[in-house]
Amino acid sequence: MKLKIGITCYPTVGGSGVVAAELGKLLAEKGHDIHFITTDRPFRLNRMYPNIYFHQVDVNQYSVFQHPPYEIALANKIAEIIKREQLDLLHVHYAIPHAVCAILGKQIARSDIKIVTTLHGTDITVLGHDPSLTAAIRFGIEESDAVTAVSRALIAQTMDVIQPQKSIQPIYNFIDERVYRKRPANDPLRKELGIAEEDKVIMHVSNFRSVKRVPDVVRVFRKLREHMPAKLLLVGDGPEMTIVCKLVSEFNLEHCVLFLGKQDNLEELYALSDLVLLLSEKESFGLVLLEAMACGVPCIGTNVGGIPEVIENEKNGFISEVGDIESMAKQALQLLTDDAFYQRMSEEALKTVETRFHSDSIICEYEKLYFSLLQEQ
Ligand code: GMT
Repeated sequence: MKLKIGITCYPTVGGSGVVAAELGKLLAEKGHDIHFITTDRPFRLNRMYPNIYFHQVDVNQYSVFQHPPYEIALANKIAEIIKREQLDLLHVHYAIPHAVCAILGKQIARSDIKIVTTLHGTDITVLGHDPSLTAAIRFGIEESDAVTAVSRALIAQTMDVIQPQKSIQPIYNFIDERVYRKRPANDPLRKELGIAEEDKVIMHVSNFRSVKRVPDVVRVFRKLREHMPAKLLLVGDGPEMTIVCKLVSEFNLEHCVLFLGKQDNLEELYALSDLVLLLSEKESFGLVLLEAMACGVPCIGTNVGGIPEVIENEKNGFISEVGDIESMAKQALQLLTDDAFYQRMSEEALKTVETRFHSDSIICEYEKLYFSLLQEQ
């Protein structure tokens, strides 16, 4: 049975937007009709799909209102699309604002449509601690027909911080294996970036928010550089960029740190890389870990949130405590100086993505959930 599914997410660059867009794409490839109800076209939808539709939410600024009414405009658009497209189901990403908007949209449409909400992290680990938002987050969770979270750690945190009367199902993130796969390094690109043959390449990708602890990435890299020629690729941009740039110049590392800004074709950069660092203090999953591992690149991550559900310490990568630069540098050194060990870790990383996070099985889990809700009706 083919479904008509409405998807709402923040369509901009960021893990939740990527996962929502990829989910829509793969569901469409299985024949479902997908209706994105978002402010912009999700950025990963870069080709024409006959059964993917984009309904733009326009948010106007009125001089009498202090803030643009995004949530109301979204709920209004959701109501319109539920009725006009005869949707079977809504799948929204984030408890606030999107689950709450979906509930309001459903009421405006006077519909009994089922709502699935996926929690990605920031709505719980950051906003969940703001008492002015807790009740709304709990409402969004409890009034959804089904709630999923991208890791078991996020479920535990949600239960702890929000205490909803609702069971939450873990459904892990996934990547498109056709894009993220082991491929030969692009030598001309390596040259263009000024990476010498003997250089080891370390990479970090994030939105440079303080939770990502990008300065720790630079500190680990500085220690590693004492032992081997290496380049650090910093991909992304965000509020901590100025601090990171300052630290790089303070350590006299300008000649070996490449600030690449926001990039679309990360797979080409993973293909050049030997190691990925994700040293966050909060991380409900860490999609970049999966992307890197699918390209055969081992990772070092911190012992927080969902990271240890992706990285098995000393098997497919390394886990360190937040801020433990010494241990991270030691792990990186061990990995990058022992070829046989590196090879084993790289193969385990590939195997992990194939066996535990394969898109086929994750998409099936979502479909199973959708059909089980629709059977309840
Ligand atoms: O990491 C971010 O700051 C972006 C954020 C988002 O909403 O896109 O990412 C969250 O969702 C991703 C997809 O599920 C997860 O891989 C990230 O771990 C999670 N970020 C945090 O928990 C900080």
